[in-house]
Amino acid sequence: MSGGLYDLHKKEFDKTLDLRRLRPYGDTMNDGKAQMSFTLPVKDDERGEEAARRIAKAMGLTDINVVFHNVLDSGFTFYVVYGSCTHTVDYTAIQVQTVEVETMTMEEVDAYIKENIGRKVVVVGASTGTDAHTVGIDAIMNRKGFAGHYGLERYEMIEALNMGSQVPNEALVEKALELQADVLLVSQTVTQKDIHIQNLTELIELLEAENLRDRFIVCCGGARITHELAKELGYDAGFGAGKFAEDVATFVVTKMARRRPAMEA
Ligand code: B12
Repeated sequence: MSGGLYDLHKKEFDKTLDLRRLRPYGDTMNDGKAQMSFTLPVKDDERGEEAARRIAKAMGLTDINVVFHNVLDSGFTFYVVYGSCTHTVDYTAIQVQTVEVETMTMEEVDAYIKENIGRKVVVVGASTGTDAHTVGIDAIMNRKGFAGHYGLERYEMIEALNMGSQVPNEALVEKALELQADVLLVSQTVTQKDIHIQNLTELIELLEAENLRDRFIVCCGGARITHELAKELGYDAGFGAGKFAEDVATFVVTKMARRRPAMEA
């Protein structure tokens, strides 16, 4: 939408927008309106509702409205609260580490591989350790893909093996060596008690112990994985929610093309 009424509105809004004191936007600029949901381990009654209101207040909301509450199980109630957030953040001071490469389409990735690598790229992926979630790694690897984005199995120039979930790190590395893989992909969904850190760290330690870390490009992903965390843990890149096969494929093939002489030496 552009021009006319929209521009007029935008100007009116922008007059009070201060990116150094950013607050949620609901209906008018700086109103701080936010909605959140949580579960309390209490009965679904008026006392529980008041507890939810007080929790929201302690979290920095004012003008609180408990808009929904429903019993989940005996002694557990789910709440949705709405209110105005009193906190602000300085948006101008925020810096994030991201994967800095313009994502190519599947066809462009295939063409790039033909031109710059000259053979199929072999990718082995799994949801590792205790993690039983398969949907994330399937979204990236399976032929049909996810949300309209085809998975790596569909790429003409990629040989992809999805090992599924609860795959021990040792088994992933063993398979990667057997298939002479170029790339390892790891999915981690459960972050309770930092289990993802443990699983992800173990893989890097295993590769380092076997002197194999530089043999593969190693990427991880999952809803709570950031590129910054991945780099910290020794991965080449990390991909979170809203990332698809073409994002990781682009990263991997451009990195491979740059690294190629060193990898094949
Ligand atoms: C389906 C599901 C399950 C199913 C899994 C079935 C299956 N075959 O996968 C079952 C019922 C088995 C399950 C079990 C559990 N689950 Co569960 N589950 C979910 C649920 C509802 C959906 C997850 C999902 O499929 N998302 C869709 C995919 C597409 O999203 P994604 O994984 O984020 O993937 C995207 C990106 O992250 C990225 N990506 C992901 N991986 C990778 C990898 C690479 C290399 C790349 C590049 C990108 C990438 O690309 C994808 C597409 O954009 C979520 C809640 C939710 N709504 O998210 C809880 C959730 C993930 N589960 C949770 C929990 C706690 C569990 C259990 C521990 C519950 C229990 N107490 O038993 C167990 C764990 C079992 C285990 N050992 O792992 C929590 C995790 C909380 C946390 N932060 O740790 C969640 C968030 C629910 C909650 N709100 O509490 N679960």
